[in-house]
Amino acid sequence: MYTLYFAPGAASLAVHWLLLELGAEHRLEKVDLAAGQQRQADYLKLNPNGVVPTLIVDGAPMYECAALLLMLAERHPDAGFAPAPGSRERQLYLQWMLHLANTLQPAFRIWWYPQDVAEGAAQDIAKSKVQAKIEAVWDRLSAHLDSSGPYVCGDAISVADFYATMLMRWSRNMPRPATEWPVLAAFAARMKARPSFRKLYEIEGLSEWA
Ligand SMILES: N[C@@H](CCC(=O)N[C@@H](CS)C(=O)NCC(=O)O)C(=O)O
Repeated sequence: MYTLYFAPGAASLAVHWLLLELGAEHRLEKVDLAAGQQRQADYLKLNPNGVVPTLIVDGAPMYECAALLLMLAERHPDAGFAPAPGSRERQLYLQWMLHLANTLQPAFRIWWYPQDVAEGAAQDIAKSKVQAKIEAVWDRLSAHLDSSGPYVCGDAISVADFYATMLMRWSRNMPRPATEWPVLAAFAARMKARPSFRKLYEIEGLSEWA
């Protein structure tokens, strides 16, 4: 039994989606980000970074969305969401999981929270810089899926696809959403057609980018 501390649509979404896909028994604890619940002492004991997601695994809290996805894929090998070690697919899996986690997600963090890195008018400059970085990832991901898809690791779906879809969703109100890249739009449509996506939306109460 897992417990997921989440906020609708936030970096917890891919973890929640994966728990649903895996049919893994879990309990949800909603964190009210607007009210600052993530910075309260009892939550900081679970996640000292003051962010969601946090997942309680065998009684112990664990954080970082990408790490949680990798860990869940390992704990539920029958689902086949992580390519076999040593395979070419595994190389792609590691490359893209790390690229999404190290390059794309931090850029989004600055897009949503420019006050983390800049003040006043400099926040707009920071946002335009990371917008370019985000769009460059869409260029790369689109070219990769076009040549080596339909999924990030080729023929079989992996947790990298759930992660990429969550991040694409975050661009929906940006000047150039990921779905402006036709290959990415087709990929998103494929991922959103999964019954688990509808269930996820119902539970989290989401409607945008349905
Ligand atoms: N690197 C972290 C980032 C998580 C993160 O930035 N979460 C955001 C929501 S998408 C959050 O909790 N924001 C609240 C805040 O910063 O106060 C992860 O991947 O888990």
